[in-house]
Amino acid sequence: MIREREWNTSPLIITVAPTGAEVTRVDNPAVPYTPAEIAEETIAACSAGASVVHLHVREADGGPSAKTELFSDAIARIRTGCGAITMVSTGGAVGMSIDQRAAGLAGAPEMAGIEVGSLNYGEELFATKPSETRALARQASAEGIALEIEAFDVSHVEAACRFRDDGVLPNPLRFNLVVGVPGGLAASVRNLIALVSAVPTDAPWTATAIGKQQRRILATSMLLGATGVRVGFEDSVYIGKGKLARSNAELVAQARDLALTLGRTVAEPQQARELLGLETVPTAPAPAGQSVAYVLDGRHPGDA
Ligand code: KMH
Ligand code: ZN
Repeated sequence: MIREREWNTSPLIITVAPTGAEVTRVDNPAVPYTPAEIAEETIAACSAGASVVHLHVREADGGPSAKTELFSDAIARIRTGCGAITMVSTGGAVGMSIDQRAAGLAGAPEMAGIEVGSLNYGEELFATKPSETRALARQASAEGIALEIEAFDVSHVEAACRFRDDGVLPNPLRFNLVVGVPGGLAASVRNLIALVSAVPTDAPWTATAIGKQQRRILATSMLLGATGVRVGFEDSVYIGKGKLARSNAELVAQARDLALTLGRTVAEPQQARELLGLETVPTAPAPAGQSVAYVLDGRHPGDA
């Protein structure tokens, strides 16, 4: 939801999506493939201001992979080098089965992305049935993994709210609002506002934009009160018009500089955990008579 009366003064969470499933070294020779390369890129991105990493893994030839051991390896390496929140994709790549898409859930991440609907993805159908969302959500919950909803359409934001009301998705809902996928919503301010307007007031939201409007959409999101923005080779291999980025860290540094220019600060990983409601265990006992529900649903005492 857009907070009309105040700027968001919280630190901005920058998520890095270092490799994705579609771009290759033909697009940009710096795209990381191996767990060691993915971890190295993530750790450098973390030094540049990222506090969350959205992970896909690759086969040695760069093709998208569904191997749990590659997720585990990347996550273990990332944890030795930085405090970033590790989030696995369960979107995987177009054409993967739902079991393949679930591979990262067994890799001990802190978070997972989850799809709650379908869309065309270029020339392909990127399909997620309600039964598949339920199965992924059940599995994530059994592993104690927090979720981020990957919303490519207003109908996905609405579906997530219905899943929450039905007890399929836990509170707090956290959204990644994605524009610019060919087949999804175009990367326009109008579409961004339509998505943000559908997000419940208390839900954190991140913006992801694909294509040449990326920076304008991310800047608009920062001003609209986004909890976070996402950058990385998964979303763009360019640092500017026709200019390839040398690394994910360079893309993160650009987002960080934009945030600072617009008057936002940038979250450290621990601040990001708090903003995303990831700390579900109270650090001190609740005062007598006060429910700890605020901790479980990500709100804080005093919130309206
Ligand atoms: N590779 C896309 C088909 C996600 O990570 O959840 C799906 C995707 C979204 O990247
Ligand atoms: Zn992804």
